[in-house]
Amino acid sequence: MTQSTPISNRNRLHLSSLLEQTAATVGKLGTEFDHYRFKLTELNSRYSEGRFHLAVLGQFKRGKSTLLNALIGEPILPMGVVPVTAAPTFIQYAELPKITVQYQGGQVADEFSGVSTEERSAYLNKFVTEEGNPQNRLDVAEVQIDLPAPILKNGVVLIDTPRIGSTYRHNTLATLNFLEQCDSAMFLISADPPITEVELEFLRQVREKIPRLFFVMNKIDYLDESELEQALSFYKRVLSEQIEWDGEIPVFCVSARKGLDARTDKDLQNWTSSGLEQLESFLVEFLAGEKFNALMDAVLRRSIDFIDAILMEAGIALQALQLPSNCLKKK
Ligand SMILES: Nc1nc2c(ncn2[C@@H]2O[C@H](COP(=O)(O)OP(=O)(O)O)[C@@H](O)[C@H]2O)c(=O)[nH]1
Ligand SMILES: [Mg+2]
Repeated sequence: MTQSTPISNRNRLHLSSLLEQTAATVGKLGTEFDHYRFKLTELNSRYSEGRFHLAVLGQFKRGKSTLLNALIGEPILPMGVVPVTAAPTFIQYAELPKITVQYQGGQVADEFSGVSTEERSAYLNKFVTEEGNPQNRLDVAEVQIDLPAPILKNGVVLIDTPRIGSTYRHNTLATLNFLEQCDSAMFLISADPPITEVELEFLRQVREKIPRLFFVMNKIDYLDESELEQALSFYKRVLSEQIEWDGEIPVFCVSARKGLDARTDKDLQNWTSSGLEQLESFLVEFLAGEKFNALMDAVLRRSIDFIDAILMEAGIALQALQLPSNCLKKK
């Protein structure tokens, strides 16, 4: 990832006001365009508040929740469980911990603060695991976790993505809608087994949708040094064959489980040897130096996609209006 020129405040405000005007214009096109107006308004408020969406993507059981727990420093996300839906969990900074569960169809959300990590984790389990909420009977759409974790302080929102990327058919509306909300992602694979065709297919889709991407190979504790070297060079070769990438492909090798244990035990040596110290430093540096540029890039990219789609739909609607009425009847 290269360092880009900083954006001036004036440009930032300009983009925000352009998005506002665009949303207002789209609002005049009719109610069938309301979902675009809504998406543009949401994008603008996220941009204005500097909330940067960084998702952890990968198949089921690759260690996504374990890695996030290690990075935020408390085991709040359920690990090693069957996830219930494609409902993402957004983890963001706040002085006081709180969990907010949002239901499908905009029903009133449920909130819980709890006094300990155990209590909060138990509460979360009731909504995001197959055991607690079989077949998503509760109709959970998404969950938000507020935590005073240092890594979240500069406005990054970390996203756990149960089920997304775990089915063969990734091209579902839920996945596409979700990927649209990500400004950056860590793509997680496991050192054992090596990357699969299903993961590669998902990665191609992710690569198309998400501008800033980097790679994490987890569970390196399964391998000795020479096996790790082999696995890493195999992975890098596959990546360079399968996706377009300029220059060196950034791959972090970690043991999320060891990292989480080290974090809990405050064991700095194991935190370093788990590979998580390096990953954390990279994230902190990336967020401090590049967050605003990366956010602006992503917002521009999304808005252009939305505007393209709006123009196409509006064009079709206009053509239909221009057809002589008898021709329309025939059609
Ligand atoms: N050996 C080993 N196991 C891990 C590691 N990270 C996660 N796991 C285990 O892999 C399983 C799946 O982890 P989880 O975080 O729930 O994966 P997710 O489905 O991708 O969120 C759990 O049993 C974890 O304990 C690791 O670094 N090493
Ligand atoms: Mg998980």
